[in-house]
Amino acid sequence: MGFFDKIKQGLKRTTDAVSEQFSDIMSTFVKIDADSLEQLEEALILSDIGATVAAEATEKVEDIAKHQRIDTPLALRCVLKDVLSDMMDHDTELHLDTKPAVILVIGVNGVGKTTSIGKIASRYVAEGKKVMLSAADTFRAAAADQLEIWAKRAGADIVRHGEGSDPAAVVFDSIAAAKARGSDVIIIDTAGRLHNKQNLMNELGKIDRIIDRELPGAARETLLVLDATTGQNAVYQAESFNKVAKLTGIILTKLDGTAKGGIVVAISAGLGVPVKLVGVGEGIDDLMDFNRSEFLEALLPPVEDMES
Ligand SMILES: Nc1nc2c(ncn2[C@@H]2O[C@H](COP(=O)(O)OP(=O)(O)OP(=O)(O)O)[C@@H](O)[C@H]2O)c(=O)[nH]1
Ligand SMILES: [Mg+2]
Repeated sequence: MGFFDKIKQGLKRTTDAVSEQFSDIMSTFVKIDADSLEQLEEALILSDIGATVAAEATEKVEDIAKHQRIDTPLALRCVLKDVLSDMMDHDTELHLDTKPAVILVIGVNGVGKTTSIGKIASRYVAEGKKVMLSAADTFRAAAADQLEIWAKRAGADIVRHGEGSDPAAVVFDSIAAAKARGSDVIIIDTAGRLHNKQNLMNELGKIDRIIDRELPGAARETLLVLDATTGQNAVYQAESFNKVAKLTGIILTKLDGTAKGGIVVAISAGLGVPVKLVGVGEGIDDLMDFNRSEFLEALLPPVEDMES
């Protein structure tokens, strides 16, 4: 299954909800005017795209209408897709050009950090890369066990210490092991943390400094994992983490289990941090590179419903 089919399936609940929000405007639309713009903005807000992004997108549609005829639902859909796509225009590649490169995975409890790491590891191993997992979530003994299960499944190496040990020390040892074994990428799992718990945020700073010292110049991705089912709360988490960590991207998980998939737009357009990967299930293959065009194609009401 390609990205489009999978994302379409994963987004089923979201698209049903979004289609419902758009059904009025799409069934009655004939021209851009105050009423239709208001309807459009409301549909966007109700689709979890966020008030700010909804207002900005509506304004852009209005501007475009000044020099381009938008007089069918299909034309409106097309313009809206272009507008949202422009607003989400970020580099969504993972940049891992050094050997080893480092992916640091952070986020609050239970969002899908460890699962996503397992999926990423599996993908790189399938590409022939040597992957080193670093069990820097030392908060619970079960955390390292869970990561070890994923390491086995994916065919990756793992470095772990005992419960309660220093996460930075685990990272230090993983880097040494990765150098010794010639790993291509080190993926660091961390304990779930709230951005307002200062000691846990300091711990991330310490991990950062170890990487800087032991692997100066290494390609780094700091990925924040967000749970799409939490809707607008995910946007707040992204804002808070972005203030304290140098985020390079977002992994948005559990898109398959939510009607709130519109928050992808709120995050990518509103925050300036690209969504790079999306989780669409619990299986090892249920992680996809984010493709904004295909995502929007799946998100917006289907074209088939408009041509009649
Ligand atoms: N449906 C669905 N479930 C997911 C997805 N990603 C993760 N999960 C599930 O979410 C739950 C939590 O996942 P974990 O990977 O343990 O989350 P975590 O962030 O590592 O949690 P902590 O280490 O406790 O902070 C598990 O039951 C996963 O199977 C996804 O994309 N879709
Ligand atoms: Mg975990």
